[in-house]
Amino acid sequence: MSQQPFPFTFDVVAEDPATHARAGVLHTPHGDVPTPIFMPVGTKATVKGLMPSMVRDLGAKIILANTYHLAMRPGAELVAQMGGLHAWERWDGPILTDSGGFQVFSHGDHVRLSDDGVTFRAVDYDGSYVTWTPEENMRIAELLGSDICMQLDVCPGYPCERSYLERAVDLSSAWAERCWRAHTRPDQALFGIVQGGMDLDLRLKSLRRLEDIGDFPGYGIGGYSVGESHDVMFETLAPLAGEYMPRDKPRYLMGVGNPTTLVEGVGVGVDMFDCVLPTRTARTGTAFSDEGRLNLKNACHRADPRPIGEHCGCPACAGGFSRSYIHHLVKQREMLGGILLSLHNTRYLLDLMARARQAILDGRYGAFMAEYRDRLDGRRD
Ligand code: PRF
Ligand code: ZN
Repeated sequence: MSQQPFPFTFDVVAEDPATHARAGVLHTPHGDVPTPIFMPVGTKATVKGLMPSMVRDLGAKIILANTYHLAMRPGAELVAQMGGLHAWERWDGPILTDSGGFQVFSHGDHVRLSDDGVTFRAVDYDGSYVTWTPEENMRIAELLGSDICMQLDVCPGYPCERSYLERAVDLSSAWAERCWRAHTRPDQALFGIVQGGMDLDLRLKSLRRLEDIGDFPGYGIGGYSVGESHDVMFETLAPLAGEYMPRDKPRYLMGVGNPTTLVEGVGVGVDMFDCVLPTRTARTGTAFSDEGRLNLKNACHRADPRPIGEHCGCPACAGGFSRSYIHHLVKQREMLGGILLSLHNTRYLLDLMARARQAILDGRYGAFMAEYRDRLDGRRD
């Protein structure tokens, strides 16, 4: 019996009068996602160090997993056999799987591109050669059973030669079409990905080709945060998202997670973000705060009784754990240090996007953005 396709609609519920920020709701089979949203990353089907119930209690509405890593270990067939990603990892909310395009291209010298697909040496696993076609990538995504899957794409670094950038756009467009044709799961949305580096014309060409292929329910914006400066990124991201991408589809800026870029990204019209940054920086002893990053290894925290964030509602801060105690845990490499900081950092970004959404609903996003910019006062975020 054929299943009715799930309507992956996106409702824009408010638009800020002074910026391109908007608040929306994305409907998925495992629940509604309010936007703008930060999506915690669970690359290997776990947000590192955190139980799914903790991730949910932090306020996360959707999480990521990675097709490349799960295809390598334990294999998509096994995940399907165990009931699919949601049942297996015990997360009953929406899941987005990235295609692995980005992970593949981080293999540097070990990547061979052809029109048909990409071959790479899985140096981070057993060193075997793996070939992926768009069709195979869709087969894996369907076996995993995420709510949203991403097309297979080519993500160039920065700086990048013009000829390679053009090839990346051509291949990404061709693969988008093949993913579109190969994708069959009616309860899973396939998003296209806009590439084109720091060249607006190429970005617009990439976007137009996606729009010609079909009615994608959403668009990834790939190929940013690959080594360029903040200003270089926004030179093309701002017009792309704010003026050219369709209004009625979610715009997902892939792999970007530092707080300032999130706030500025929302201002130019981005709806969704993901990044390993909150949990990765946590494991190095670093916490996000409105005053910039705090390095808990620093001796100045040794006898500081305050929580990391005075107004933070995360289990670390609201639970009464002091900077002094977390300093001790981090210095002694105790697991709980990384866990408490992962809770705090993830909560910080979820909360930041909830604050942004409220500011949009109140029609004061411009002021929110200005305040957030000022608070850092030159410190790193
Ligand atoms: N493509 C895919 N995943 C990604 C990226 C991309 O360009 C990026 C770039 N920042 C992060 N994750 N498929
Ligand atoms: Zn906290």
